[in-house]
Amino acid sequence: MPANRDQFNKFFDELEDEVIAVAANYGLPSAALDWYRRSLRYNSVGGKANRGLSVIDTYEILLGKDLSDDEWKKAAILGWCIELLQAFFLVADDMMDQSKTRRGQPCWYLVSGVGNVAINDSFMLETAIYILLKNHFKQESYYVDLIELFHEVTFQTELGQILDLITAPEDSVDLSKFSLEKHSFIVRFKTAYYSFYLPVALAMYMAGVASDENLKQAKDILIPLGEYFQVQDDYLDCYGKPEVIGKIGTDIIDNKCSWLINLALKKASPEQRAILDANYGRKDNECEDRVRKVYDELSLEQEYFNYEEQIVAMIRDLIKKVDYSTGLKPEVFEAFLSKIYKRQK
Ligand code: GPP
Ligand code: MG
Ligand code: MG
Ligand code: MG
Repeated sequence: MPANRDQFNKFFDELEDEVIAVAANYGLPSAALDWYRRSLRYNSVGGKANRGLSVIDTYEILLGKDLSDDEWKKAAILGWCIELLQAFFLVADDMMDQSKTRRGQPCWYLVSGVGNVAINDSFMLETAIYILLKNHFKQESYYVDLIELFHEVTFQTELGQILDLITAPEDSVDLSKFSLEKHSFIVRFKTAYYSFYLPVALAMYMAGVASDENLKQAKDILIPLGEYFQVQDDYLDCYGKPEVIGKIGTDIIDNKCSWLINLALKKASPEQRAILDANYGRKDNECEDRVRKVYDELSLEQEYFNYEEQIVAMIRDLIKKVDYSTGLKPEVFEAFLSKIYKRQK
């Protein structure tokens, strides 16, 4: 049975108390303890928690049985560690991107009285990960592996972020900086490692099947899968129905290094290229319409459908090669793929 979101969310209360208790032990005054608690709650809870929940689901598939209470709890702790990692990234990213809202509420740095304190808050969301790991996994043989994995994935995400920031600054448009190769690096590093590889790798360590070969095989499937997920996101930003995806796409106006613009740049005639240069990333709906018109001339929607069939066939081939005798199971990857194949939102 897929992990229960309400149960997972409720479990956060315990972990929050635990992290606060560590700070309290240092004698931190209560006003600061309250601040930390508010930041933990505001930034970690309230999202879809898909990454956290997928640790539990993957662990259950790998063990091949219902989880005991203790097993569920351990997987849920690692699930919350990913949610804290994501909270750390998003608090900082929203400041870098000068975003206004996140998960339907104001970004943390815009909450009254927070401002630049959010920089320290983002660090403290990250540190909470290592407090929880120490409290619950220090006695495990794979404790150092977990710490190294979180550090490596954090670094990988930062590499994706820096390339993203310098390739597509919101205020200066230069399409010559874009390419499909850079797009691939950005999305693999900024999203796929922490969103797709990390939950599975964590479950593999707990299940005792995290050999180097198995981790490599998981990575070779999950990184392309994560890239496909982001290409879908870019496609839906332009071609998804706002009433279905729940937001109005802004990638063209925001100068995003999206899969669509990169494909357009590759296919465009000199005339079409001039239209893209003059209209991409401008805060103007007529400019946006001109870019969309070039996309339509270049049949980008059909290109996307072709891409989807091709990448899914490649991923299915890789999944077929997963051999039960290694302790890994193809069902782990099929579960991820079936959740995103042809998604409309
Ligand atoms: C969100 O990407 C950014 C990340 C997940 C990584 C941030 C990494 C750091 C090291 C801070 P985005 O800005 O493209 O997406 P959104 O629209 O959700 O802000
Ligand atoms: Mg952002
Ligand atoms: Mg960003
Ligand atoms: Mg998007």
